[in-house]
Amino acid sequence: MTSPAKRKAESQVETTKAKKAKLVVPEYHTTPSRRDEEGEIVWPAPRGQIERAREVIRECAKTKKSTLILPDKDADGLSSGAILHHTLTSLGLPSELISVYFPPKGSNVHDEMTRETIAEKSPAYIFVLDQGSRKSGPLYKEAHTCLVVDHHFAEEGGFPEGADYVTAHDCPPVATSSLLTYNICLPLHPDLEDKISWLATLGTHGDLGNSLKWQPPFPDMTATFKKNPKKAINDAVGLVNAPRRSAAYNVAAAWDAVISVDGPKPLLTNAKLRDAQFEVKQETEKWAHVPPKFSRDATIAVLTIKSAAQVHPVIATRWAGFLKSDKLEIVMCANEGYLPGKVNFSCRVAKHARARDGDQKVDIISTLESIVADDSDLRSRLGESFARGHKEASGGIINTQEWEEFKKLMGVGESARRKPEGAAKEKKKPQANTLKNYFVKAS
Ligand SMILES: [Mn+2]
Repeated sequence: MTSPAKRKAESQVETTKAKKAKLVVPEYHTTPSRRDEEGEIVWPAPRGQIERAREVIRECAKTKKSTLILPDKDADGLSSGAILHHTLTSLGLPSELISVYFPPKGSNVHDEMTRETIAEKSPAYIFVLDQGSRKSGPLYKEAHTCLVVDHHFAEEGGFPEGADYVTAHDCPPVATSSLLTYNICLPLHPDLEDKISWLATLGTHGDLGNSLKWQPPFPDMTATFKKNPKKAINDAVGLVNAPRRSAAYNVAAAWDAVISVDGPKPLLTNAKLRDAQFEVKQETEKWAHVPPKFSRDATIAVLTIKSAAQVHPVIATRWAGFLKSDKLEIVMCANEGYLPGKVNFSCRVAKHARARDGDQKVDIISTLESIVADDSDLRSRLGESFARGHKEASGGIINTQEWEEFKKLMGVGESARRKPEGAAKEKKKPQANTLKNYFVKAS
């Protein structure tokens, strides 16, 4: 996915100096659940989907044929992949029969390139984990069984043709892919508890943040955290997420690390992970202070950077946490240096707009779509990789030309805060006094 979910489950109690009313964002686990006809909570996914997923996994292990796992590249995706890998081998599938594939930088599982790779490997079973869901033709033309495990927004029938799927997206509080995979796999073999529980916490903290309360409907992970302290899990999240953000995009190194250990501790000293993390930290610092520009209506803040590293999501998340303005809804970081000729962008909901409810709730995907709703030509040129991901954390990859047009439609730099014409030609530098007005003093 171009924009992995990073919907932090932090409890946000904040006070401003002006003694405004306290803003309390409810704990993630308290989101009301869906219930079936008997009043039973449906979580983390519809029961029929979970049972079908178990059936496919059992059948795959028994059939002992070539199996391909396509996990997403972040902590949640890699953990989902490792959970499934451990499950299949515990059930007797020889590891030689399992291959794992990561599309190179700039491509994704929905690309033609991935289809060619799949065809070369000619798998009997394909597992697509945490990749985001989109409607497409079959991933592979020959006879095969495909299972999609996901938690991203999916349009009606938004899965590859012929694939079975299990998705957490419609069962709030939306579980991570790793937690869903854990829930599916855990009952399949008695050895799994030890092997996969820590991975479920690794992936879940990766997507939902460190402060998630493991309260119902989330499973009780007390024993897991006793054995694998939260600090180690959380530090491991940062390390595992580093290679896919580095310029070299060495996702395989993160996978090799995660699949070869039985807990988070050895990850903390892994040299490849630490080097990648160092590089990404340097790059983030380098770009973390570019001043934002605002859309015409001041609802979107845009930060423009130029980095070969995938630091745009981190920078968007950071600024979303401290930009302060009543009108502001979305913080967008656009990276003009990640891929040649392309702009990769990430959007996050501004902290102050996160508590909105009902009609007022910020939906990034629909906001982005509404900006181009009247320009069908531009919309079609923006392509399928525009406005992907979650309502709360979306993004895309678009060509530079379309980015310029999209920026014009947003009216970036045309907000009321714009400097007068005369000053427009000056080299734009952040004005300390103006900028300060957007910051919330850390409490
Ligand atoms: Mn995920």
